[in-house]
Amino acid sequence: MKITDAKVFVGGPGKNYVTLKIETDQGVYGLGDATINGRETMTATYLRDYLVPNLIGRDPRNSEDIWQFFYRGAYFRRGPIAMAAFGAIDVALWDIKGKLANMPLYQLFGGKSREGALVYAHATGADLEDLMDSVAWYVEQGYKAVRVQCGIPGMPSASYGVADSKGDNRNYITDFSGIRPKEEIWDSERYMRYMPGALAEIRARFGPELKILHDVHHRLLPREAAEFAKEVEPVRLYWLEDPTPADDQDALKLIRQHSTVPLAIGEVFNSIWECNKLIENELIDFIRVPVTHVGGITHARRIVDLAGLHNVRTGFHGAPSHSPLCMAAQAHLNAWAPNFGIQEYLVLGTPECDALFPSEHRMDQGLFHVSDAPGLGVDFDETEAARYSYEPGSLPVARLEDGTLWNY
Ligand code: GCO
Ligand code: MG
Repeated sequence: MKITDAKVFVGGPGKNYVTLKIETDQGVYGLGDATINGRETMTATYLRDYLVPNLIGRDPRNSEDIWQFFYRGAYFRRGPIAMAAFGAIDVALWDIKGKLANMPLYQLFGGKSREGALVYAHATGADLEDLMDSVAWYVEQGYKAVRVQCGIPGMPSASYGVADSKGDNRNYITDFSGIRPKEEIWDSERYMRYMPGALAEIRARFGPELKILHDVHHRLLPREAAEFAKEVEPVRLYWLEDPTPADDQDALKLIRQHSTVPLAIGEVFNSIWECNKLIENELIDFIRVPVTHVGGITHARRIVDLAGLHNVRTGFHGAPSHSPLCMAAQAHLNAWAPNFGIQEYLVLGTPECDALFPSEHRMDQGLFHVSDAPGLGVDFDETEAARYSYEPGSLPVARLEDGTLWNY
């Protein structure tokens, strides 16, 4: 069996999805996602210019050897662009494997450990009242876990995770007015004065059962993060995400010394080498790597297994940063992983998105039910794809009030 061709598509409804389709001499094809927010043409170029020419003629069933060939063969290892491009190939090869076996992927991993996988939705509000309405809406829809982000009084611009327009919680991340980023102003002091009380009010309003998550989005210094984590302890968050940039991994020790709040980290990591010490030292509770950005299923499974040895659960990144193909790969891992925790989930299901990526994966009452179709269980409509092309866009950057560049 041989790979005969591989095509890369860039574009989608309100999003530059980078989609890889690997074709074989037996008519079976596989699909993978290489979307990387704000740098989409880079993964597409890496795939087209370097990886696809090296794929043609290989046996698609040897996914491990193909992974090692690209990873070791690149010599300059890792990095988000390379790992996302390898991830697209790897997921497409697993898709082919599942189709050949006539089994959904979760069966190849070891079968189902649960029926529905718990997800969390994004609630957002310009202010706390707005946010409460947004949380109430998700609770009414049956969600059991909600991430909460709101505007901070006195903050000169919107904070991370707050939608520009009410009701639209999909496009607050990428701004499609060009590749020059919007600049937001951030003030850690205002945030630290306001947010712990706001979280306490949300807990008081929605009671003890709701799982409440909050994303600091890498914005605090280690000492500030320790103070914040200590202060929010009584709220009993499900997790506190990215309290500091995890470049300085010792910062996590300081936070741990001061608080028992569960910590979730890793959405910007792209290999096991960025999280193995955090996991082995049990400095985090949830690992957030997105499957496609860590080189696909082959590498993600190594992280999941290592995490399982250290009581670290999964909480895969699932913002609108990834296509339904990445979400599907994660859904199969979520169905199987003995140390599954939760899945981030944004309502991607617009009619346009469903038409581009038809599937039978299903959300019901805050639980994600994986499809039983062979492989990933998501298709890709090339006729629909022809309607879209690359739209230049960018993530914002954050500055302090005096102009100092900060962590977005
Ligand atoms: C999350 C993330 C995202 C990122 C985005 C950047 O927790 O979902 O923080 O919202 O900001 O993926 O590309
Ligand atoms: Mg995050």
